[in-house]
Amino acid sequence: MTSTLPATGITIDAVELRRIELPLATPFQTSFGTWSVRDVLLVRALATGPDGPIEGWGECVAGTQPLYSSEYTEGCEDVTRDHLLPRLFAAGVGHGADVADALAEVQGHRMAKAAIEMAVLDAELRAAEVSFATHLGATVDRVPVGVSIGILPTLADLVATADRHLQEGYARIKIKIKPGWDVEPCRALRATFGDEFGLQVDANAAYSPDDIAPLAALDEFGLLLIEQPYPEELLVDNVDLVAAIDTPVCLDESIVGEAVARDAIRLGATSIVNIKPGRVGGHLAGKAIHDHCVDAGIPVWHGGMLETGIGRAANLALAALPGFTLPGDISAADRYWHRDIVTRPAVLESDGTVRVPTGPGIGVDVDLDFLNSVTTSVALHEN
Ligand code: OSB
Ligand code: MG
Repeated sequence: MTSTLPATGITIDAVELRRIELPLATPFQTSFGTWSVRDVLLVRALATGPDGPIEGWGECVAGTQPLYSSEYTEGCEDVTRDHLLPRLFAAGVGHGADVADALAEVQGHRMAKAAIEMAVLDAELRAAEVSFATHLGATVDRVPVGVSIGILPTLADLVATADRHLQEGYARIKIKIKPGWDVEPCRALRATFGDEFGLQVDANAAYSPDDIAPLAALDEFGLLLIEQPYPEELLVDNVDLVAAIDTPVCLDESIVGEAVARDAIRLGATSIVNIKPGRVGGHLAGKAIHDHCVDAGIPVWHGGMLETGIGRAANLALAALPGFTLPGDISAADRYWHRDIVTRPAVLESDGTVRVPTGPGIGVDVDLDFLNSVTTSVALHEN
C-alpha cells in the first residue's frame, strides 16, 4: 500500500542549487574512468506547507564528466537553472508526483529531473509527515546490501579488499570488470572465498558483441549476473548474449527509463533489471519500473551512484519494495566517505542489511555545518 498525500500539497518558494565536493574514502575505478572526488549537485526545495515553512532535499547522481552517461554535474546545474526550474515554477507544481509532467517537454536530462522530483517529494512528504518508504510502498524495514569494488592494481589488492568487506558482513560482492580484468579476478575470489558468497560483475559497457568469449568464460564462476556488457544503445545484441551464456545478463546504462525497460524485457535483452532512480528520471519512475518488472516476473535490484547520505536515504526506501530480491549497491556510508553530510549516516547491520529510514520524507537530516564546509557554490532561484 502506498500513501495518499493531502491534495493541498506545498508551495515552492525557491530552489537552492548547491554544489559540493566530497572526497571518496578510496578512489573508485571503473572501465570508463576513476572517481576520486564526488562533485555533487544538491537541490534544496524551500517551500511552504499547511503548517509553515518546510524544505526538501534532492541529490543529482551525475558524475563530474559525461563518461557513465551523457549527463554531468555542470550540465545538470545548467539545464536545471535555465530549463527545468522555470518550467517547475511556471506549472505551479505543489506535489512530487507532478514534477515529471511539468518537465516532460525537456528531452532527456533524467538525472537533473530526478533530483528536482526528489527535493519536491521530500518537502511534500515532510509536510505530510509521511516517509519515502511508506509513500513508495516499502514492505521491509531493512534491505540486504552488497559492495561494489572498483578495478584495482593487482589481484592481491582485490582479494584483500573483498576480504575486508566480507568480514564486515556484506551480503554480496560486485566487481568492476573490463577486457583483461575479468576471468582472473573472478577466479581469485572464488579460489580464496569459495562458492558460497554472492558474486556479480559490472562491465560498464566495456565489451563489444564481437567478444563473447571472455564473457562466456565467466560461466564457471556461478555469478549472480553480469551488468551492462555492451554499449548503452545496443539492446538486440544482449538477446544473443542471453542465449550464448549461462550468467544472467542485467542492463544498467541501457535502461534510461520505463519505456526502454519494457522493451528490453519484451525483447529478452535483460534477465534482471538494475534500477537507479537518477538514471530513469526519479524514484517514482523507478517504482513504476519495479512494478512492471514484478508483473513481468523479472527480478530487480537497486544500483548505486556513489550517493551521499541524502540520495542513499531515498534509495533505501525504494529498495524496500518487494520486487528488489537481489542485494543493492547501497553500502554503508563509511564505504564511501570519511564523513557523510547527513546526521544519521547509513550503517551496516550484522546481518548484511541497512535500515530503511522511517522519519518524514527521506528520513535523514542534513548536517548543515559540515555541508557548508564542503560546499563550492550556492545559488538561490526564486519562484
Ligand atoms: O555502474 O553501477 C555502476 C558507480 C558510479 C557509476 C556507475 C556505477 C557505480 C557503481 C557504484 O557501481 C555503486 C555504489 O554506489 O556503491
Ligand atoms: Mg553498473
